[in-house]
Amino acid sequence: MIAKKLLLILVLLIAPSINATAAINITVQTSNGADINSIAASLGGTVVDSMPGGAYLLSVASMPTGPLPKGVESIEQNTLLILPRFKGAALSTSSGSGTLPWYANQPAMQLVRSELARTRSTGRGVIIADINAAIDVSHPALRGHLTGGYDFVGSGSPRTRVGATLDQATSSYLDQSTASFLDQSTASFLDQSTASFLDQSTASFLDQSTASFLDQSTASFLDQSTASFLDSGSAGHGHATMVAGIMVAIAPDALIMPLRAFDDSGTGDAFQVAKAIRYAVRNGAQIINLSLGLSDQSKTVQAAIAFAAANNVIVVASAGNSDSAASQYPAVLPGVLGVAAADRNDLKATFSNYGESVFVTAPGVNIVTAYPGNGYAVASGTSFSAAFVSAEAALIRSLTANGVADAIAGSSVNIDGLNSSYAGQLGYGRIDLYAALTSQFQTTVQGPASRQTDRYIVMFRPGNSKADRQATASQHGASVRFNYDVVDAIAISVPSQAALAMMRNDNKVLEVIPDRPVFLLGGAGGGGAVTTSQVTPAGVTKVGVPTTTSNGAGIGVAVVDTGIDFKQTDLAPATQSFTAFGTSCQDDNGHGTHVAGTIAALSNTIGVVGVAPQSKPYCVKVLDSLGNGTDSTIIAGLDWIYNNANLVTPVIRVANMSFGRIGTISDNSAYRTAVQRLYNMGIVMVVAAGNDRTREVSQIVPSAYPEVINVASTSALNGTTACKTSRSTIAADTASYFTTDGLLNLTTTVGVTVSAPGEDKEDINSSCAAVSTGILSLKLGGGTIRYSGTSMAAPHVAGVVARMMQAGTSGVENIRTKLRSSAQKVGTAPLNSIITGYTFDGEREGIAKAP
Ligand SMILES: [Ca+2]
Ligand SMILES: [Ca+2]
Repeated sequence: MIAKKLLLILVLLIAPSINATAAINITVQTSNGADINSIAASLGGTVVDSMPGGAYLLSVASMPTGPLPKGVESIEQNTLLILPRFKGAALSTSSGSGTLPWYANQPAMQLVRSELARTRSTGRGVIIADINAAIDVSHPALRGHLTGGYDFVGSGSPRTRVGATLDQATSSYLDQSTASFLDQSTASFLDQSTASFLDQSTASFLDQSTASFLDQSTASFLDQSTASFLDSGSAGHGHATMVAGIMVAIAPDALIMPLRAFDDSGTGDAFQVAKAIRYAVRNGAQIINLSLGLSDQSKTVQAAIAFAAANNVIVVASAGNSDSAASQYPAVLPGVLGVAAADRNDLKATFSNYGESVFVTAPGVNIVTAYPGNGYAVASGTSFSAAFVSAEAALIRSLTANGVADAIAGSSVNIDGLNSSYAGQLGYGRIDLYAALTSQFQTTVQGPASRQTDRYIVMFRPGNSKADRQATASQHGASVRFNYDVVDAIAISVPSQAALAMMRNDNKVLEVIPDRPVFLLGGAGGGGAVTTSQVTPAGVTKVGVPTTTSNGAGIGVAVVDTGIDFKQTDLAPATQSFTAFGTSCQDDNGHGTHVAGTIAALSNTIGVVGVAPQSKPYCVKVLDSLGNGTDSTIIAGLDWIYNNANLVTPVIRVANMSFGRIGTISDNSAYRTAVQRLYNMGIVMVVAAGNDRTREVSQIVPSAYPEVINVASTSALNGTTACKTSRSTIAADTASYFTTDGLLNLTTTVGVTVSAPGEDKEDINSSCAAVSTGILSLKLGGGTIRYSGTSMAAPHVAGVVARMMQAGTSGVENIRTKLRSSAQKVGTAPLNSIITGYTFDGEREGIAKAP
């Protein structure tokens, strides 16, 4: 059992004492070309340090008062920083290292599906800068995983930190050897039971892992020259080694750039951290890990983080270990992914901060990792949670340069239900590394890493007019992005967390909701096509080719998407209706044009013919050229439909929504309310079920809403095979390899209503893998192209619904019933896939059929 190991409990607390002295250090931000020497003279100070970007550290007698000297943009006192407290236990184990540390599959890493994630990405080609204290570069778990770093503490002329001295007594453990560190803790070990410290899963993991541990030594690359500074004299300091040990286990092919900005006492300052951030950006880091907290806001650090963001560098920071909702810097800053800690059961760690500083939550309790002196330790703290997210960012960044933060957010698991006291305060939820790397996020997340921390949706109490809402926002310094009619809400951006807090505390305000990113649910599948005459796509044939009496005539269909290509002759009847971006509804992505073509491409001599060629497409642009949008842009599109559906000719009776995000039925009451209002108007919202077969529609928004018609994807045609070991093929009407599904609950009406083609077919190639041939439809810029996805299945049903309405059926539930009663192959289709991982959801709801 665990007791046979030497387990040493210790609690590391770092607390500096500040002694008042005569001089202080200030950071002076100069404007371009300013002479720092004359500025220093005018302030009566001396220059201590400098960094690129025109920031200087000056020692002065007292904080300057009065007007700023010429050439100075701002002055702030240099903030003293200390590394966060953490709790840990040293493990005495004779462990060496393989390429992957022995603790890589510990329970916390199983929880976030780290092993599965490594089948998709190992972080190759990505550099994670870790701004921390000294690291044990010779640790076997870190060998071969480090790249050249920099020592901001020991390099150059050491500057004296004037204005604060450190009480050596509280930090003495850092100066001691690992041996004495362990000796000291023996006493506390005897006083505590190991069982109470470790959760059962960690304890049993340790018991198994060390027994079967293989002593593999690897002759790995290590640049000793750049690393030599790191192992000088502070082997006892564990923080940096422990953080790096986690990142190595999750992203073994990423390289860690150790940047030492904290001395052996665990103390640094804002100027050093800012300098290290800028160094990381200039030296090629794509991710910066900040397992640290500032006691106060620092413009110098904020400017460095903005510099990182402007260079597409992801910055991750720990949310802090004070069990507090107070803002923690830098985690709370725009452009920083703040990370809270949770335990093995997804319960918020008792010590973890929560609230606005939190972007996501990650394991941070009883984490096994490397410890200086070839040792290992079990530790708890948000420092370690941040390391998980930095490593996750590296896995994604290895595959795609953009959209990293969105992928992390969109794939996280909402854990509010398990943490009701902290609902809405644990960010997007607990990370899931494998989900972050699934094809849905890989292929559709292309936009800039747009964590729009300043964007929120604000629900007002009923009775507050649009003018009231506008005035409330102005009063608190928020700017209004959308002011809705469909729901008593506005979408805002806030200049600061203080402004957000004022909005939240205003008694007119009911709720403040994060403005979450939304993803398209379809993309290129099987290339394009050039045709000289009109083609009837296989999916249109499957659901029923239009006739002279069944063609959607007189029915308006809102295409809520990336826009419509108005140069496409096949979509000539389309009108510019609404755009959440700029002034034009012109498609600049291609997704919306493809969807619109499946619904309504004219029956003529060119391109394709849609399911309902006489229906009228209305262009409602809620996603930008990269397919990026948020809940607020979606609601803005629904708001336009709400206001205009009955004013236009023909009236809008159907809306196609081929997008989604991970979420729940209750995570955005404004979005849900807007959908309910449209439902009550009799507008049929046809929604793509989702492209993640590991999820249910109940885990995707808006699919989780009972008001919508969810459409899962099937293949339209029989596939072929080139596989030599099996001659089986994938038949028409088989569940697509990517489709999300979910049994329709007839009471709640949550679930998949019907299936429809989201791809032409799935062939099996010579490697015996399935290859999708997409749905043929219209291409942005002219001609046709094939796309696959549930995005393509939904518009087939939107066209079918238009034809049902043309034939006299109205009311959303009447349509739902009709779609199900008239479906083809009910009880037979979707067929189980013979090759992919589709698991039957309990109902074969059939393939949609037009009247
Ligand atoms: Ca046509
Ligand atoms: Ca089903």
